[in-house]
Amino acid sequence: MAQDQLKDEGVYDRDRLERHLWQLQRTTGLDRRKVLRLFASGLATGAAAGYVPGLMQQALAQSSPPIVKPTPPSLFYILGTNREMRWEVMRDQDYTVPNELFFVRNHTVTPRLDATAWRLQIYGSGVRRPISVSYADLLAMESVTRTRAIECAGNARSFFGTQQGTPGSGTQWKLGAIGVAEWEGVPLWKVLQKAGVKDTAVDIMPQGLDDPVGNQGNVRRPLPIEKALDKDTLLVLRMNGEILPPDHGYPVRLLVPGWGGISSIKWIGGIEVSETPLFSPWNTTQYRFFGAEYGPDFPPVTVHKVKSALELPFPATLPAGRNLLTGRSWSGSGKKIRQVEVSFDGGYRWKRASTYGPQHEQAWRRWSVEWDALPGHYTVKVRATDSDGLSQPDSVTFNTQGYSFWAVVSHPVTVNA
Ligand SMILES: Nc1nc2c(c(=O)[nH]1)N[C@H]1C(S)=C(S)[C@@H](COP(=O)(O)O)O[C@H]1N2
Ligand SMILES: [Mo]
Repeated sequence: MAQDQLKDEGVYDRDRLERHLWQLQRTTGLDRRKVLRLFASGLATGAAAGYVPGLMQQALAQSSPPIVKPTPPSLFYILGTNREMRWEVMRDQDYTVPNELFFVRNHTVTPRLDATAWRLQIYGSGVRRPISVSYADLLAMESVTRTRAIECAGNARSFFGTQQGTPGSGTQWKLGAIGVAEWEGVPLWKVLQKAGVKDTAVDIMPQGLDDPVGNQGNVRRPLPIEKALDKDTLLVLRMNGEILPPDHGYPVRLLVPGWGGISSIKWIGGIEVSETPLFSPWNTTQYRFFGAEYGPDFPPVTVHKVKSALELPFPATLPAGRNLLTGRSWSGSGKKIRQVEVSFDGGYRWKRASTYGPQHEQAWRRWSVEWDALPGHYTVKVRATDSDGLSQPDSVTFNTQGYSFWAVVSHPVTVNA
């Protein structure tokens, strides 16, 4: 009986298993019996890497659009293989971004993977014994939940061009390449420990199972061992209470809080642990600050600075009279937000916004501010200060790839009579 086999594999929390199977049914469209059989057969055969049970394969191969979930232009900006969240949709939402509304950043296309055949290989000079971890292995381990942001390092890149006159190369995001979710998973350090991670390890290289990017190979981005062993760095299995959706890394992704989104590798399949520094295109020719004003070693993109967004269309139109503007501010380095100010006159006078609701670390803080508006054209500006005292500046130093635009954004607003 499949459930007994699952138990033998160490999955003994019945409720959690039930919930999981039910959601697998919804994800795959298969009936319960088939899901159970496939799930169990994959586990029972200890499926070798690459082995995909036939039925599941059929179910998953039916169609492979670049992005699986619906992303209508009313909810997202369509930017090539990526989808940017429209900030106005957050006005009616709670603290977290629902999975349906979460931005998608894909280097290629969302792969359809089968959790029963999935393996995470951990290997390299930095571990005493290479191990192969299954989905059931992770399910059987104690999980934790963390409410954290994932934000693309290129978020707000378009403002290098529109506000500073020097466009950076890459996807021209406004402020919607960020989302906050409740991530549930197993701390990475616990899994690395099983492989006997050495004191002499310096870097890890997590790799994605999505298609290779041109001739650069699979998406992979080195991470210093200290950040890899941070208690909040997780191997994520669930997002906002649901099984991780295909577009966000199913079956397993990394969560690296506070760092550029590239570090949070989706569809993770391997982790090299090394006693010598590791390199890939994602920490050499990309995700570094290139530009005349940076030193000769062009620092790598790591921790996010402080940013803010209004929950309004870009540009926005409002009625004259009293408006309650809402928005959110966040910081990777300062972790929390201390203060938010808003200016309606181009940055001459600033009014304190009222913050409200929860403040998770390395996620965002919600705020609102009243504006008694006369008809006309405005640029509304928001400036946040984080718990380290770091405030959003009026402009930031240019880098050719347009990372980390954290200056105050001028939000165009027309107030109608
Ligand atoms: N395997 C893999 N992991 C990946 C990516 C990718 O294309 N492939 N994109 C990265 C980038 S650049 C970002 S910003 C985040 C986006 O996560 P999301 O699509 O779940 O919002 O995933 C990161 N992890
Ligand atoms: Mo990104």
